Amino acid sequence: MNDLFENEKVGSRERLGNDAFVLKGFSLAIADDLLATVAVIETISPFRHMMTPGGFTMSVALTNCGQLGWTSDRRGYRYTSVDPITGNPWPTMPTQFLELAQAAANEVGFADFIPDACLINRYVPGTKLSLHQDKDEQDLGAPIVSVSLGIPAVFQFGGFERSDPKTKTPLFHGDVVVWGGADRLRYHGILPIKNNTHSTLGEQRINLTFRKASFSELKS
Ligand code: MD6
Ligand code: FE
Repeated sequence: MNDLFENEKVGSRERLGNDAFVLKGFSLAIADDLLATVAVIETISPFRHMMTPGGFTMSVALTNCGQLGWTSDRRGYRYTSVDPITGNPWPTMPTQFLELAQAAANEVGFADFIPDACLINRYVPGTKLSLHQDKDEQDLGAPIVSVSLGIPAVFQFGGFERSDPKTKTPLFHGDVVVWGGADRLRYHGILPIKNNTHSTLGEQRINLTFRKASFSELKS
């Protein structure tokens, strides 16, 4: 089905903006390993539905790995070094995750991307992610690398105002989106996921989003 059709595009890239690209199938070869690792991570820090500052429960379930993890509650959005559910540090970012994110960023010209946070989102049919900007990170000079696994999603990509026109791009198992530079603060979101079944993940989509959340060194 979709996967077979999309296989034709593996190895190609789609440009979403000046500094925003979809690398088709970039993580396909290691996708099974990535998913096995997510299964370990969730035994340490389980997926959970967080509350937005506005009091809504997010339809996306999420967890994190890395030195910092993205969290949300009634007090706002922020990065923490400790998982608020377990009281322990987030699971360490696996070397394989780090290397994938670095390789993808490097592929489109962002050399030396060293993420300190990996947000892991889990979607089931009907789950959506409303239009938002990623602006909780201190270093907006670093790109974001986003890995799609499992059933397909439609990625909405807009401008710098919520109401700006949006493009819609399908994302399939193995696709990697890299964006930064001039496009770093564009509004984006995921439309409600359609019913579908993936051969290894079943009725789920897992998204890994790598960020550099802190300033770790002085820039010259
Ligand atoms: C998702 N992704 O694909 C949600 N943000 O599940 C994001 O919110 C996102 O894919 C910044 C850059 C790329 C992304
Ligand atoms: Fe985002």
